[in-house]
Amino acid sequence: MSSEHSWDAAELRTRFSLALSDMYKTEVPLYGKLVEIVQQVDNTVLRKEGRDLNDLPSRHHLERHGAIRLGTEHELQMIKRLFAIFGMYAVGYYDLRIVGFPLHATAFRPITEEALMRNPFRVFTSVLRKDQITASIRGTVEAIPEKRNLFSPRLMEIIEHAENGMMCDKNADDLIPEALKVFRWHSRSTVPLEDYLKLKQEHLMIADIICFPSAHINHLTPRSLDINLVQDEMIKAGLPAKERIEGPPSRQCPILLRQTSFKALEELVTFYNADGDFVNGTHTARFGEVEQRGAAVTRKGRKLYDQLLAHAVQNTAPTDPDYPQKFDHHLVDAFSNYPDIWERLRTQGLVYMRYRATETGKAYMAKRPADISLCPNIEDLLSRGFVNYEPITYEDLLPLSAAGIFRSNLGEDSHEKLSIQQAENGLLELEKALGCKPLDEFDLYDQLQEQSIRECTEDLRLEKI
Ligand code: OOG
Ligand code: NI
Repeated sequence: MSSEHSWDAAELRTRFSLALSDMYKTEVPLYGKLVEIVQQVDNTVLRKEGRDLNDLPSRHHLERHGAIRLGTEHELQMIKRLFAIFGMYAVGYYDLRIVGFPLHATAFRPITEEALMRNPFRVFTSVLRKDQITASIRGTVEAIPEKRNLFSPRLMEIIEHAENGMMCDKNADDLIPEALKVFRWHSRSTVPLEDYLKLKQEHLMIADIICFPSAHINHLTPRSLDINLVQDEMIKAGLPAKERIEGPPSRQCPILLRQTSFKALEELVTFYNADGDFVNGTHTARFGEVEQRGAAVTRKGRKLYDQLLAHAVQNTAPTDPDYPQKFDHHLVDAFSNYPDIWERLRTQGLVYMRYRATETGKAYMAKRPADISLCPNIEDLLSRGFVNYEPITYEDLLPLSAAGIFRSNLGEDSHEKLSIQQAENGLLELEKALGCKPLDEFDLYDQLQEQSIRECTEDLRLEKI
């Protein structure tokens, strides 16, 4: 075996996400088409601003999020161990009961500023809640995934070795193809057609999770600079686009996340029948999605977002034939109450900011007579031009948007009224399944903001800000 060494998680994460993207392009050619549209749109946007793709941070080109759905606690724990090698940790809790799905989720993603800058790859990972399933089919739902193993013996070996802190070149090379096996699509179901249909009748997601031998990735989402343009281009190119963009309306100061998707494809699947013969059927699970990311909002900012969104939901009749347009109209209306100037968003404590010492500030402080001791606050430093700021990017997902995306992929009308109530005991259950508490996204953004202030303190040679 070649020599052992510790490894660069970000480098492996990039190798993995690129390999996954190549695989998904061959599996779902429309994904490749969508990536091309995004690149063209981004080029157009940049050209208009007199910039080009090289002017964007390198993470933008790599940036993807994917999603998988798992059947058991064991699978979730194993996925956690696999993603840890790539420097991805469980962040946040998403309860999909808001759309009546027997699922809840977390997102595995990098958490430090450096790791996010290298490659912010994230995977929305949902897991089946057996307590939310009709008792009569619970036995089937429990028995089938017990028999499958998503993780090859070689992958297990690499994971265990890595957990002892070690990785040799051979393991690093084998890790990617072995990990891809977990996420690959299989067009042959592991269950009889009759069982598939029974599970699908309860919920398409249950059939999707239980009836296949892998945890197939169901979409891989590039980030775009202008999602409105992407939506137009998708429609022009004849892609089966979702009716409306999820998330906040278009704004001067983008916040959180806006997303659109094309609907899931109907794919041929081979099942077997009671006699053990093969029979043909179809399944819809995999789709394409695009996102545009904005600023991470604080707890207060999120509360306001949730309130305004709920307002728009309440004000739109679910049965209105023009629901998508009406809803968007109410959304724009409601969000006129969300400040749309960065300085206002900052001073009202709605958005997280990354502060940086300016060259002027550094030069002034370097020349400052030693006997003058300064203990300014961040506002003093901003007003003197010694510090500037930019919004911190939102790195997570949104439960109501996820719900809209999930639902449009069921072929259901995307405008059924959402119940915004959260399940009380869901988080505890997810923690039990995961074997740890998912990290709190707000704590992470708080830390990034504080760390940036500490850096300003050092760069300006101050004792304290
Ligand atoms: C996940 C849907 C949620 C998002 O971007 O909010 C999601 C799924 O369909 O499994 O990916
Ligand atoms: Ni998504």
